[in-house]
Amino acid sequence: MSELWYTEKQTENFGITMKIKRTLHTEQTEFQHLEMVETEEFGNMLFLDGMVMTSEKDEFVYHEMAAHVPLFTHPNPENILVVGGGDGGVIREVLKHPSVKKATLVDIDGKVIEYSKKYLPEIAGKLEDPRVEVKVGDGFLHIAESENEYDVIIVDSTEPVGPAVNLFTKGFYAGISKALKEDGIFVAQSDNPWFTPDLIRNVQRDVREIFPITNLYICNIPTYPSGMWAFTIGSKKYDPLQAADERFHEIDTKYYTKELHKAAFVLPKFVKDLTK
Ligand code: PUT
Repeated sequence: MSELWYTEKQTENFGITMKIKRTLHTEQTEFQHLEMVETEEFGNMLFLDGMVMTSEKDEFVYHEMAAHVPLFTHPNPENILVVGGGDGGVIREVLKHPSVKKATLVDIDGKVIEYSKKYLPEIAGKLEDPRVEVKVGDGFLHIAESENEYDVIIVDSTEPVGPAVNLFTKGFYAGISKALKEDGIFVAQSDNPWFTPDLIRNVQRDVREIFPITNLYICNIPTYPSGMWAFTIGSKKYDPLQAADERFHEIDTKYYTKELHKAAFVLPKFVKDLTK
């Protein structure tokens, strides 16, 4: 019997390949090509435009690190916005913080939400929580229309191609600053230092011009390009490195700990150099 393998071409010359059991769903949505596949090694996986978005086996790393670093930095995160993130993983982690009263998710592609609920229930299961408002719409416009509203904004976008391209611009970060309260914090997924160093350097530069406290942290995600994934954090008041210990309270995690919160900001030199 023939075997089926799926390759994400991560650069012009390099890719990651996995053996798949079966294709669960495939569709050209209004915005992107969506594929749900069941893999031998990483469980069900979501691909958009041929790029890995999440897998059942390693999703916890990305979702915990996107949510808990900013939410443990802020002393009282009540009103949270997630831009993108239609699989629901970041929302699930955000809701583990008892201070959170409301979490709004704005994803441009309703099909991502629909098929994540169907094929990634462990990830998307909290999208039905009463504290959550799900909006299908343009995150860029939502930010542009918001003012002094959110304690924490998390940008869980795709790579900067297709619908996400304007989520990597200085204008967007300025909008985020306006949408945040006076002591607000934001985090954005920032791709990886091995294959997209210029992207990280540019995002760091742009965010630094807007937020008084700017930093970069990393984590290890086997199914993402290079395995090393970066997040940019911009904060108006609270330093993520000073906050972790005093604000920490026990929550159920598999990757994030208060020690790891600080360790994630200890960068290899070639990565640190991208933040200057
Ligand atoms: N391929 C990584 C995508 C980032 C998750 N939104």
